[in-house]
Amino acid sequence: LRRRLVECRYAIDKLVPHLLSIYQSLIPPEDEKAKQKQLLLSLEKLVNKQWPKAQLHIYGSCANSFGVSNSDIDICLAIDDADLSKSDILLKLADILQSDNLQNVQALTHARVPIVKLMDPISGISCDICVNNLLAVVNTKLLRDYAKIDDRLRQLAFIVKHWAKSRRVNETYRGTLSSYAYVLMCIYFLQQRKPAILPCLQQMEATYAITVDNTTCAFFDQVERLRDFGAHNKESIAYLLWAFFHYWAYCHDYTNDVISIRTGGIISKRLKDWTRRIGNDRHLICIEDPFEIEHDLGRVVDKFSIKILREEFERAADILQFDPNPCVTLFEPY
Ligand code: 3AT
Ligand code: MG
Repeated sequence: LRRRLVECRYAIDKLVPHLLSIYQSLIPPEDEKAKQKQLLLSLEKLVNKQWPKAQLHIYGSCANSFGVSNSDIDICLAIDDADLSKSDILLKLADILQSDNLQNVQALTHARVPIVKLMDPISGISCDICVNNLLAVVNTKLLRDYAKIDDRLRQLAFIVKHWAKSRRVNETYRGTLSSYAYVLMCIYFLQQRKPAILPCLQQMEATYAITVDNTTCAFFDQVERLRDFGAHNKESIAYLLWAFFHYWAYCHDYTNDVISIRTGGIISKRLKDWTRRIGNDRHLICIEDPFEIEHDLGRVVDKFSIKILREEFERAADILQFDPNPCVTLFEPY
């Protein structure tokens, strides 16, 4: 058996060059960042005409280092206007943007996260602007800081996101998981390796702390000092990818466990009172948000989509282990 395992690992490790070339092909080119910055500055100028003290922050995949090329940009308008409600701010913002040559400007004031959508005809970039969603700006920083510790996180998360998009299990409106949830799953997984590939930044001495909407967000952010953290672990990206899917297919205890990158471990569902269905939240796969700890990123998953998800995890693990051409089959469109 031991020999079989070694042989199997040897076969999986042979996939490394292929997986790394897929990863390379997904990384956005340098000039894309510059274009996004440019657009952010011109939007900020417009916004400041109306609200001189308001600021724009980029969050989500364009800023957390887990973004593929041509992603939309997520922008947060940080504003202190006690006279206007969030909806009014968004409507006013849509007015301002509309009168400046931006295209497809649309205020979606009734969405779960209310936003203004727009497209910049010069760069072709689309963006979503939300108001005062500063926790998302902070969780963006946490993800970006984790990515600086060990390259394997970014590689793993890019490939998992690419897989999830190809297999159509990255669609929250259809009951599967957000990109943000997949990145948290990758971080958790790398925290658990023996030896660990990632530390738990929220359990270390806080060098960064901010209070947002009554939630204190504190963690160690001097991550340049952790560049060697995972060096004792020599697992290849191919082996980790297989082990990631294998964990979610065959090892995770869906009945009892919540994964938590905040604590770097498992929390019991019972302790969080996530054992029952409350409203639409079913807690069939539990992923704790690192800051909004009463928030389960898996709550969008229902009894149909959990089955699809788990079958996709099994499919992925089995392909990496047994398929003759895994790097193609794995990403076959659903
Ligand atoms: P894509 O490349 O656009 O798929 P993304 O990282 O931009 O990936 P999302 O579009 O899912 O991810 O979300 C944008 C950001 O919004 C990511 C995270 O900072 C924040 N966010 C998303 N969902 C949640 C959530 N449920 N709770 C808290 N923050 C969230
Ligand atoms: Mg996004």
